[in-house]
Amino acid sequence: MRLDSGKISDLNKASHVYHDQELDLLKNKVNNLGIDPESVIKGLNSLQVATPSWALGTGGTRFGRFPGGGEPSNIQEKIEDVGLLKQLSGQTSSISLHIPWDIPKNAAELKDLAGSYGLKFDSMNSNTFMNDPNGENMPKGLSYKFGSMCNSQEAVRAQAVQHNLECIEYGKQLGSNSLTIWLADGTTFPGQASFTKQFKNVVNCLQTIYKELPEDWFMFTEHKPYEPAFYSTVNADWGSSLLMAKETGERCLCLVDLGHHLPNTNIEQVVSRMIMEKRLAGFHFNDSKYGDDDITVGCIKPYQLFLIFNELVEYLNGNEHQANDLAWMIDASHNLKDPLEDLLQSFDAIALAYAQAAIIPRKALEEAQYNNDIVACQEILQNAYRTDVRPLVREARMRLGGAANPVQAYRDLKVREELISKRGTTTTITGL
Ligand SMILES: [Mn+2]
Repeated sequence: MRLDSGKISDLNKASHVYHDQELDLLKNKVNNLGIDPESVIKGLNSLQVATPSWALGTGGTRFGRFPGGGEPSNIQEKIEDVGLLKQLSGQTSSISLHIPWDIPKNAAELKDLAGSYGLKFDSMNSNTFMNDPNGENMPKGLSYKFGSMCNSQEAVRAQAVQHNLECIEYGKQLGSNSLTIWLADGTTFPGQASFTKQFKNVVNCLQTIYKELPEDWFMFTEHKPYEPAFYSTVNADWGSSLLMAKETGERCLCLVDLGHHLPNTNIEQVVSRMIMEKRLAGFHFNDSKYGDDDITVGCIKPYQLFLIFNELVEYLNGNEHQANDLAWMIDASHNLKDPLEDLLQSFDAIALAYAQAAIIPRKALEEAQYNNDIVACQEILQNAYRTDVRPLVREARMRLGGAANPVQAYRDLKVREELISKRGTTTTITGL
């Protein structure tokens, strides 16, 4: 299914009759802050966020799952859905696969299909947090029940390494250039294993995988303080992640998943530290109230998201780095919303936070910081945060052929209804 671009532009004209005036007004405001609004639009359009294959279906909790119908049941349909998101938002142009949920049986064909939607393959995600449900890729007698790379049993560790090497092979065929390793490894009860041994086992495995990493590839570690291990995780926090990356190699970088921090962690400061150490891989965007709740980006803590982008914009402005040097991905999958609407809201929240951070007058802020004028510092930050930057975000999206209001366009064009009529009401996405 592909959307008629003429219909999207008709909807844009009908739904935003005052867009030009609103944009002019905002451009004047931004100009007065000493910032070129065109540079903000350019920045917005270079910020392409990958869609993970597992976010395209309704997620679930251990209490149940309530799929809404029309979900993709194979990789081809997942690619089709990301194609729809790209048409509506202009903000996503790649899909991130999870192995073994999305094993590409014919990589060349998939690459062509993705290309026909203007999509590429983002990072390959390995999965050693569960045994292969089909058992095809897991030798008999081995299990990740007590961890994968941290496991006391050498055969299990070797299997985890082997699985990651297979992910690299699939990724090479698809044109990906990074491997994301999220480990569920840890302990649930005190005394269950030695912290030191587990850590060393993991680093040894990472080093073995790293040796096989193609020269133009990156490897990403991702920390998480708890779940599914409830007493300790091997990669528990940004310090452990950084240590792991440093012991593994130069092209091993650290991902920051917004949901993977203990309550009240200053995530923007974590980002700053990672940037300082040149180890920031990028982001897994989501939002949470309590823990790893995987809910829509910006729905609970939009100010935190803005403060994170404040660090990022400083980084992106300050040197030769470009937005596409970082891996940007949504990592969320919850139980209630239409997953495509949820992703459209997430892209929008990311774009808004970027634009708000991009209109912070940096020199004025630095001057206020130098003078210890903390009142002025707050005024400057919050003036940017409280500016309605939606006209700039709309404009950026429309220049890429997207919808002024993607969620509304999705509803007006009856995308979900059409997907249900094609795929049925009972399809189930793989992996959830
Ligand atoms: Mn993640």
